[in-house]
Amino acid sequence: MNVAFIYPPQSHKSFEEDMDIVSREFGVFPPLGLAYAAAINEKMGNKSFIIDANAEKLKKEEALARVQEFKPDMLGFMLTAYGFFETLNWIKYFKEKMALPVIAGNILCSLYPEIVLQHKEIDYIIIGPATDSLPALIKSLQDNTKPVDIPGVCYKNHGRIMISAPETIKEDFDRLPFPSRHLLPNEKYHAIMSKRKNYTIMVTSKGCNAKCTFCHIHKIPLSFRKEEAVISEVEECYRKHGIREMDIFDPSFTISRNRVLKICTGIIEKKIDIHWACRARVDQVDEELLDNMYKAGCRRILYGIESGTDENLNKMKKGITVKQAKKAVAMTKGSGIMALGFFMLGVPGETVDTLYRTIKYSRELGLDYAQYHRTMAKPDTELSEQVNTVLGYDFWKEYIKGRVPEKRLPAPWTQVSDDQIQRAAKQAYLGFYFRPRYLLKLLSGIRSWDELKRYMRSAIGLFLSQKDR
Ligand code: B12
Repeated sequence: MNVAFIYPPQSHKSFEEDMDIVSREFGVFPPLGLAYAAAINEKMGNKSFIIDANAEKLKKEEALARVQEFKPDMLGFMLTAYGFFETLNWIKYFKEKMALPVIAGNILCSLYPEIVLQHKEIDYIIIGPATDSLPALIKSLQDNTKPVDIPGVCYKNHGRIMISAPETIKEDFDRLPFPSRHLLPNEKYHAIMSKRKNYTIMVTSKGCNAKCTFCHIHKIPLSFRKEEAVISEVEECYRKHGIREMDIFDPSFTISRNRVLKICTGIIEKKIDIHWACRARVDQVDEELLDNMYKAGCRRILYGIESGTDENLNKMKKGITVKQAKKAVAMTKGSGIMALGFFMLGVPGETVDTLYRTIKYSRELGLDYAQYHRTMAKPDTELSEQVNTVLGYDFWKEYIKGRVPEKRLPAPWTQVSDDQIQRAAKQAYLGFYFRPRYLLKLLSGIRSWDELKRYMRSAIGLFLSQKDR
């Protein structure tokens, strides 16, 4: 069975936590979920094709022409709550033009399987990991049978929605193939801070051992790809796909210190000249670890610092302190790695005073980059339960049903208004990035015309943004 996986263009949504200009310029990233699904299909001996219309800036018609040329038997899409209607719009178009079965996977399918399948254009969905369920579904379609009782495979039978829960939602990285990066336009990807090409992203673990109220990832069981396999994937990126920079998107790459040390040793031993970034918790790094990471090519760590006050950090159950964050940033910089801080504005218990204390604190840490997010209720989080209570209905469910418009969500956990938060975010960016000393340092570190253009676009965008919704 030939499957074409399609990634439509992604646009900014009014319920997103970033400012429009920030999400536009943050980068162009590969659709990893589709590359995993493509790899699983290829492992069965089938052909996969990925069209990344987002990175290639393709219109529907152009994407369709390329997909038609591939002659698929089925079309695959990935669904998150945010871009749902954008993707649905593409699904409808492809369904109309090609009349092929449509399969969807990813987080939204696991959260709201019935609601997703109510949309008539979507024929099959996968809940949870696809390693076993996708081959079983494809086999049943090849055999012309209904995928009855396959764990994790949901479908419609004469209009009736058939839901089958997965055996586990834990990802088994030992059996999950590496994503099919040979099907991706690797030369098109970049992050605002990336300096080398080709660039890609990677995921080496799932789940998180923190319990933050704004995130749902701790509900996914922790699982890791083995050290040797991570090293092989990095090596494959380097030798086969010309990747010279990558961003590890694990919620906290340093959850297991020993694992990271082994991965670093492997990268050094195999002489893989790759620069990489990762996300880490400020309480999960130390000097020895950071030194090893630097030697293995780590050049940036993105820390979720979130707030400048311990009271607010406690309220969001972040499990870190302001002091720990300061120490982690200093250690990171001491090891030669650049530090980026993510900050959340309008957190539970936020007052105008704490809002500006967070912004001031963000400038005092000596960070190389800072990003300021508006706190918002993502699906299936403690914060979204609070929003649902205020609204009197489940926003995300109703949104996916198409019954409520895309809108800014209330933030009942703070008295600070949305307008105040927006203004503060803009001031925070301008205050952080337009300090003369910072600008000089930034400009002296720019390595390419491409990089300079990215920074100029962001800077101009920031200045021009009035009320950035
Ligand atoms: C890497 C990543 C990205 C990458 C790649 C996106 C992707 N999904 O491939 C980039 C940077 C592009 C990205 C973008 C966005 N992301 Co993101 N991302 C992640 C992250 C960190 C890891 C995902 C991952 O690759 N996991 C590893 C693989 C193995 O697991 P998996 O994704 O579940 O895939 C398995 C199955 O689900 C299945 N599968 C996945 N896709 C498909 C498709 C088909 C057809 C099939 C059959 C199966 C299948 O197969 C895989 C193997 O079992 C998660 C957080 C997390 N730790 O889970 C957030 C996360 C998924 N992202 C999130 C968000 C909000 C976004 C953005 C909206 C951000 C933004 N503001 O633009 C966009 C949306 C883009 C989109 N349309 O998907 C949220 C989703 C929230 C929600 N409930 O919808 C998460 C959960 C982060 C969070 N804390 O909230 N993201």
